Amino acid sequence: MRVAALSDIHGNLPALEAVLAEIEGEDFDAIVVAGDTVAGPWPVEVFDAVVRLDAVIVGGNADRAVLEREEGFGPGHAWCADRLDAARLESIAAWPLTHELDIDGLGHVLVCHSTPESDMPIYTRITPDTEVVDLFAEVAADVVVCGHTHMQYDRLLSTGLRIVNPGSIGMPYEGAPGAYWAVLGPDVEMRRTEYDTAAAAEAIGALGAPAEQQVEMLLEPPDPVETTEYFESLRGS
Ligand SMILES: [Mn+2]
Repeated sequence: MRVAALSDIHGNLPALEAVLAEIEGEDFDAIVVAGDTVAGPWPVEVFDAVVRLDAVIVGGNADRAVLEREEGFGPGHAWCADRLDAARLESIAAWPLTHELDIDGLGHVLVCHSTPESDMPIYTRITPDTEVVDLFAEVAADVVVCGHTHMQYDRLLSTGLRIVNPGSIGMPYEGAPGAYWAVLGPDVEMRRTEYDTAAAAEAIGALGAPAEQQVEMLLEPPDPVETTEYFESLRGS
C-alpha cells in the first residue's frame, strides 16, 4: 500500500495542483490530509479538490479558525468562511481530529494535525524526547503522521513511536520554495514538488485575498532552522 501524505495546504490551489499532477502519474492507494486545508486564498477550490480525491481529511487549527471566523490569529479566516457555503462549512466541521490506517512496512499509522486530543500543541524535530513522548502517551500506533509546523521531519522517539511530518503544501517553512509532502509505504519518502511560486503569489494578489503573509512566505520561504528555534521558544510560554 502506498499513501500520499499531504498537510497544511492552506488554500494554495496552484501548489496543490502541482502535487496532484505528480500523484496522478504514480500508483497510490490512498491520500491522507493532515489538516489546515482551507485557510488561505482558494478555500472553495481547495476544499472541492480534496473532496474530489476521496482523500481522508483530518481537521487542523486553521480549519477550525475559519469555522469560528477567528480574528487576530492570522488574517483572512472570516474572508475564507464568507466564501465557503453552508454545506462546505458543515463538512469541514465534521472533519475528525484523527484517522487510523495500516500501511505495509510502516504498521499502524495515526494521522492527526498535532496530537490526537488537540490541533494546537507545537513540537518540532528538536523538542526533547520526553516531552513528545508525553504528548503521545495514549497512542497505540507505530507511526504518527502530523502537520502543523510546516516543516518536514521524520524522528523516532525513545518509545519506538515514529513521528513523520510531511511538511506543508501551501506555506512551507523550508527555506526553498515548493510544495512539500511525503510518500508513506513501505518506508517514508519526503517529496518537494516545484511550481511557479512567483505566479502563485501574483494570482493571490489578484484575488484580493487577505493573504499577505502567505505571499511573503511563498516568495521568501522562512528558514527551517530559525523557524524551529522560534517554535521552540513558543513552547511552554
Ligand atoms: Mn498550518
